[in-house]
Amino acid sequence: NLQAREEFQDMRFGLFVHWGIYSVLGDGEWVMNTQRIKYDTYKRLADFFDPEAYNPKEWVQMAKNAGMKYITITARHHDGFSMFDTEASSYNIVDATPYGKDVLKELAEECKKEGIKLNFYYSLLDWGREDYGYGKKIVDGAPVDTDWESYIEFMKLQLTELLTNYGEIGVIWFDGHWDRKAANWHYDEIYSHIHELSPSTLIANNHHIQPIEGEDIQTFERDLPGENTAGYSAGVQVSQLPLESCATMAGKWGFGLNDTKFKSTAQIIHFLVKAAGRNGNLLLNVGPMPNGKIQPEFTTTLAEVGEWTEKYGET
Ligand code: FUL
Repeated sequence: NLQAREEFQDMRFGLFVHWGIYSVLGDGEWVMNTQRIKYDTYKRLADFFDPEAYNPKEWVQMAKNAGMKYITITARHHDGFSMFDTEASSYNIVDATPYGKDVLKELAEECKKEGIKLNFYYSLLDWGREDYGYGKKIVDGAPVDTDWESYIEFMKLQLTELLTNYGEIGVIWFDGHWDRKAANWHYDEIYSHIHELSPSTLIANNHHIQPIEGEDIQTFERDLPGENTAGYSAGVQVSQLPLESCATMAGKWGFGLNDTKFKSTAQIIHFLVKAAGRNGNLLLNVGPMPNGKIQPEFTTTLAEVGEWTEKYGET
């Protein structure tokens, strides 16, 4: 997949999307954790997730106009809620929300039409599943009294779905590594599963350590490659792999009603240029609102960034 790696690196600029049932509360994607909401209570948010104004055409046009070439969306975040149709759990957008449709499918169709690459963020960490055993006693990096193998099988099943039902997927972008020891994630098994199913799909893992065998992209959260201002990349050396920095347009990744830490157009352009100067991509995040719209503070800034990329971008 050398060619896929090169193509990825040439894309330079992508849209990151954090969207889930947490968006309903407007307090970021960690709200279950930060507001100490019990999982059974949190699950009820699915009843209120009904994005009647969701229009993937608008999202894709917004990304394209900003000069972005790809979209990476949260298929499943740490809350364990699947934003896609899945046989592996009924805790998903089709079975558990009044909306009842697969938002990823709609986005995949639009991306294909418009020549935008689609990537999936996928959380390893799960705050709710029994077999994951979040908060249970850990011995040798794995929880005791849980069926950990069943959790690994669950992830493999979902990854199979994500790689077969949505056309070609550019990247599977893992996150949440820190919650278990490296050996417990069965990376060998999971990575070869992905590469066998879809040889052109690249693997990224936001684990803040040196790249592991089987990975195709090195990620830098809230930082430029080789820097550690945000504190996530201590001791991490820049590798030969394609590089990608991710950053969010406000303070949080998921929608925040009270989140006004908006980055300016100039700040974003500077970040993009500096990332490109280090031969890295920028994956820039928005957290859509529960109704499916992207807030005007973001769309306005992205339109301005687009004027710049149109004038000075390579492609
Ligand atoms: C982190 C996650 O915990 C955040 O919620 C977000 O998804 C960010 C991109 O990665 O590790």
